[in-house]
Amino acid sequence: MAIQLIQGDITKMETDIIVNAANSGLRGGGGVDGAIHRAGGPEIMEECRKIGGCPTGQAVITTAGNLPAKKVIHTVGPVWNGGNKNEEELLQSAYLNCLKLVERYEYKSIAFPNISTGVYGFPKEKAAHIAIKTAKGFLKDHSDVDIYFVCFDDENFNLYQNLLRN
Ligand code: AR6
Repeated sequence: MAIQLIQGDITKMETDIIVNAANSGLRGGGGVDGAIHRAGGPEIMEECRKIGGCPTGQAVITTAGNLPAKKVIHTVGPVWNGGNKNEEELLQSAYLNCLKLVERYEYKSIAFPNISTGVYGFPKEKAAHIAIKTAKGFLKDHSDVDIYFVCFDDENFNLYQNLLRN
């Protein structure tokens, strides 16, 4: 199976796609979003402004500016609100809509950060289960695509390592 686990900074990834955990205004922010805009330069924000926004669970694609990746897909994960606000479905659809863009444009590699598990407060283990399940489902019909999970913090990295072992 073409799932790869990496610990580090997603802006360094040389995959076709890197995914940004954005907000619905595509306005930039802290965390991985801030890192991507800082490293990629102002062209990415110019395209985000033209697009204007992205609803939770959806995804849009822009240039990668100065980054080594070919394109950035910006997706908006849900804010964790206790678990009764459709958070799990919305996180799954964020992952899935990124993968649908990969399919549509025939990209061959994509790197995901741990969407929603920072400022948005989604429980990390639940989020990791959803991410891995969605990736495995996609790979059944797209065995030529490589999916990288790029974990920044030790907690997420250890969680993914354990879940991927089984
Ligand atoms: N590379 C990979 N992962 C990273 C990096 C990096 N350079 N930096 C942080 N992370 P967060 P969210 C991890 O808060 O929870 C922004 O302000 C981090 O350890 O970036 O979806 C947006 O504008 C965590 O595991 O995203 C939104 O307003 C993961 O990235 C809001 O935060 C996600 O944490 C989105 O919140």
